[in-house]
Amino acid sequence: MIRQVLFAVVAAHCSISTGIAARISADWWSGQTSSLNVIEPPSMTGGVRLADRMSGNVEGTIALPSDANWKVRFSVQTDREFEVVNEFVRVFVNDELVRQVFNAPRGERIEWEYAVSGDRFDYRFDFRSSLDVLDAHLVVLPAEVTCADYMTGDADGDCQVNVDDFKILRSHFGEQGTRAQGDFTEDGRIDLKDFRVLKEHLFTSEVAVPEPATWLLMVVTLLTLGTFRAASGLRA
Ligand SMILES: [Ca+2]
Ligand SMILES: [Ca+2]
Repeated sequence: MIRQVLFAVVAAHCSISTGIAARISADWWSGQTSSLNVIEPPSMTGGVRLADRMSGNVEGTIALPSDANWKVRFSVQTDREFEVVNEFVRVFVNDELVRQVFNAPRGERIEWEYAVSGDRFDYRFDFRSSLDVLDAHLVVLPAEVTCADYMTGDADGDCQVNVDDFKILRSHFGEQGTRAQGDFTEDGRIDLKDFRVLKEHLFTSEVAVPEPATWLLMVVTLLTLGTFRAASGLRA
């Protein structure tokens, strides 16, 4: 009975929930502080490429939610197929050259991971082309940034255990899933045991202040969980 009440509370709030936090996207175009002869290509939001010029660059900063160790997954791809390799981009992170990528006729995507530490990182992309006419271009696509060190309860990989992870767990409550859906006990199912784990690790990193309605719902849900645990004999 108490389990049904808890699920009803969770399900009711799911219906008025306003979205789930996503993994951090490094949007190069929005994060720029300066650029020369570089554009954001249509239909590739957040990506950057050389305009129809022989050289150009863009640099900027990506702010991260906490001071931690991070993995930045870069993706570079040519925007269409062509015959002659004529362009390359040098990728710098915190003033260090981390990769030089040439465009390729088949247009395959080149991906790699790079480790950064702290609550932000600087980037710079230097583009060079042997042609200044319209041709295929390299696009540095938005990168995915995730926490390098797993924190128990961190479903969305932002190096924090907070209300956003609670929202993810809540939205998948009663389902099969993985850690990214809230299965912190790694038994393949999102249930009350995962609520318990989340509660134990909540706000063990930097505290983010939740919106009042969500905070109230968390308290109600966790209190209900405590009542259920007492009634059912579950131990912390
Ligand atoms: Ca998190
Ligand atoms: Ca579980």
